[in-house]
Amino acid sequence: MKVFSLATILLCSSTAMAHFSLDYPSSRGFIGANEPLAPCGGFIAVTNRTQFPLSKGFLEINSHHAAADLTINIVFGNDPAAMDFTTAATTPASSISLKHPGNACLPLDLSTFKNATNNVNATIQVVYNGGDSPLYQCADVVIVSNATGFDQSKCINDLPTGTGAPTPTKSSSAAGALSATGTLSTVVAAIFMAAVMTF
Ligand SMILES: [Cu+2]
Repeated sequence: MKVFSLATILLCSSTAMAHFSLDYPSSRGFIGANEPLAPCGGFIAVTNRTQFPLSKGFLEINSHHAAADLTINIVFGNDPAAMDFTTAATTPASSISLKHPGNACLPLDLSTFKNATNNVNATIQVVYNGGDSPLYQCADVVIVSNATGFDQSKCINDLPTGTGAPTPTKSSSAAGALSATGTLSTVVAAIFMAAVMTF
């Protein structure tokens, strides 16, 4: 697991690599290299809307950094402009600090938001910061009290100690960290040797 995390961090430094994806509700669109483009990762038009429950909703993301800070903003209306996202960001709907890579289910309960009522269109913006630069994804939704079209089964968490995944003990995770460091030094040593041999 530690080795995998280190590998993803290294790969993520390439701009073409997906740093995170918004998997549910459906993102407006995803192009890895365009994720740093505010407000919606390079996608300016609404294409389709997902029903989103007024209470007890969630967003499902896949995070490719070991840790990340996320802000969720919501803009009400049919076709929000860039300025509307800037305004919404002054009062975020939610802020979350993620401590693990992989699938994460982020709760989003809109029932206390005064503009959130039955049949209102809105756009949910996820701002993700995994340490490189802020990244943006949006989902266009219609808020409904009885969201029969909202798929509750999409809420999945890859917790380090979660069910279905091996539970790391203190010693095995320490060993994992050592082996990751060892692998990296081996690679560095190999590159050094190769450089030496060309002279
Ligand atoms: Cu990244």
